[in-house]
Amino acid sequence: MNKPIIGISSNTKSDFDGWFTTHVITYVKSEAIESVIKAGGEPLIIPVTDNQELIDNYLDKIDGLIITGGHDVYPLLYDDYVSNECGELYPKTDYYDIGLIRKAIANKIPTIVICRGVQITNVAFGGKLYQDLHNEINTDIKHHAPKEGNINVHGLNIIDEESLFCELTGLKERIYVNSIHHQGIKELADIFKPVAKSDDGVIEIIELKDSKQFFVGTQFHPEILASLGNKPMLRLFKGMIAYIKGREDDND
Ligand SMILES: [Mn+2]
Repeated sequence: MNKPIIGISSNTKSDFDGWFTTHVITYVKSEAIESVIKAGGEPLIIPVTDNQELIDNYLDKIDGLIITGGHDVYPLLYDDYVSNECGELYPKTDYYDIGLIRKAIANKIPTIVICRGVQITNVAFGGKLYQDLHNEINTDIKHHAPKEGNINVHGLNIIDEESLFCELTGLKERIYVNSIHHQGIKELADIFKPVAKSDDGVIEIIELKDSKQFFVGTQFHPEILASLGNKPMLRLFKGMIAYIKGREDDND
């Protein structure tokens, strides 16, 4: 059997080490690619474009989707102004991600969204964000710990143990995660439910209320932990591959 093709969304950035000061670079973190390969899938990087026809063509080619992390979400997309603490913005990439996730969920494509992926997904379905957690909520947790991306820095309390995340990973009650985000969910879009929160109340895992559809969103980075050999986090990606293969068997 062919390996399931897992589309991985890309991201944009300018000024990498001063080499590309006037160019916008499209990039994907290698850990997302690594996790798909380790889980038995075939990764396909989807380039950033605001051409919905192209986005739809890519979605037709893939069996599963991962939306990865990156820059901040354009606040005007959720009826807010750009605050002082908001970071780099690439609205075109936001429209690309919104085009991907709306269609993926409508077409029931198994999907995992990570970090910014959670934030843009929430906005795509009408939710709102904190532009900077440390400025807007009273927390001492270092949610933005990029230099510690390879290690766990804070705990999560699972509030829904019937969730897909718990079923796939075998994790429950309290878990520990890495954290490389300074934005977060302020108002969760109606179609989602919170699955886990950190001790300061930040929503860290979301799933669809309709649990028959494969969708997991994590504010932390399971792909980094999985690529380092964390077995429960790798089971999240293996679970998506197994789900896709099971669905193909049903169609035989
Ligand atoms: Mn966090």
